[in-house]
Amino acid sequence: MTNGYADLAAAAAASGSLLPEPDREIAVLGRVPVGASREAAITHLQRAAIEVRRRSIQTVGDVGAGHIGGEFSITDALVTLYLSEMNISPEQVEACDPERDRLVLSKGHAANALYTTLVAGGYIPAQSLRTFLQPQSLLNGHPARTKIKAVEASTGPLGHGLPIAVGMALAAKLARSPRRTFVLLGDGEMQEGANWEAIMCAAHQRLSGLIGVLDRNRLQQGARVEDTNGLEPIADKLRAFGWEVIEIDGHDFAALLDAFAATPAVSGKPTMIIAHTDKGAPVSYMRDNVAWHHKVPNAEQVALALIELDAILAGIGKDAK
Ligand SMILES: Cc1ncc(C[n+]2csc(CCOP(=O)(O)OP(=O)(O)O)c2C)c(N)n1
Ligand SMILES: [Mg+2]
Repeated sequence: MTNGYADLAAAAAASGSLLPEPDREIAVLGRVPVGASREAAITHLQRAAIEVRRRSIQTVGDVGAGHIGGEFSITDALVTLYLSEMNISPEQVEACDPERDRLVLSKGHAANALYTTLVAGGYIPAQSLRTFLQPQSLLNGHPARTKIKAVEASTGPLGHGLPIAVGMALAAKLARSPRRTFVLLGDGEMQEGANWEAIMCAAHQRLSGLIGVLDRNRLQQGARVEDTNGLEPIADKLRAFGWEVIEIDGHDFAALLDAFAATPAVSGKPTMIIAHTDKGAPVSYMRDNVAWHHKVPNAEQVALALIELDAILAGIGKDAK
């Protein structure tokens, strides 16, 4: 792997700034195997998503910073994209293959979920997670494209990812490329005006290769979205702006797979997948709780979350034939 992770880890270790070892290293499951049955694919994704959450919460607990609630709500979508749906591989990223699919994490505060998913997909080494937010780390609190090849856009200021993704999708269209551009948006983030300019532009340009995933977890920082500046009726608004809209349970892998398979839309329109999620899911004390925006779990809370996640992990695939 390039990007100097080994050097970074060595320097961090020498300076004593490495985060502690996790309770056990994340299982790097990689992509869903080619030819896997749908049932096997779903089982693979379910496992990977729990592995990512196990590791993410330990990183946040160890470093004492992060946005665990909003990371957990998008983990299932991120894992489905990187391990199944996107036409992308570590080799393509390494070679800067122009035909690779792109993902822009517009809600950049969920960077840790992205990094951990990139580990699960083999894009960056697991040891890099121990440098998260440390001095000189490549893993900033918000993703930086200048530091990690697999990061397609630097994000963090809300409302910028979708406009960037519109540009990427337009470039693909002009190049007559079938590559798709995915963009992950927060629902509070949809209050940003720049998004609505981008939404108009994408429909005008008929960017069917642009696929938004709206993390409809109903919570923003410190408040419910509908109490702050309501979005509803968001699906109708997006349709009125010329987009295809698919509404799904964003924690249901079958629904995620079906929604992504329906893109690019044959109508020639961009697609917004409204993924109904819960902030903090599936951890009981965190789920749909406005406190867990950037609150940091203490050691006991991390341990409790790991118990719940391990119980889910143990049950995955039990019904499979
Ligand atoms: C332009 C801008 N304003 C404010 C912030 C600070 N901020 C970071 S996350 C967040 C809440 C975003 O809510 P939402 O989009 O629903 O994401 P979620 O918290 O659900 O992950 C805010 C206000 C920011 N990053 N950018
Ligand atoms: Mg939200």
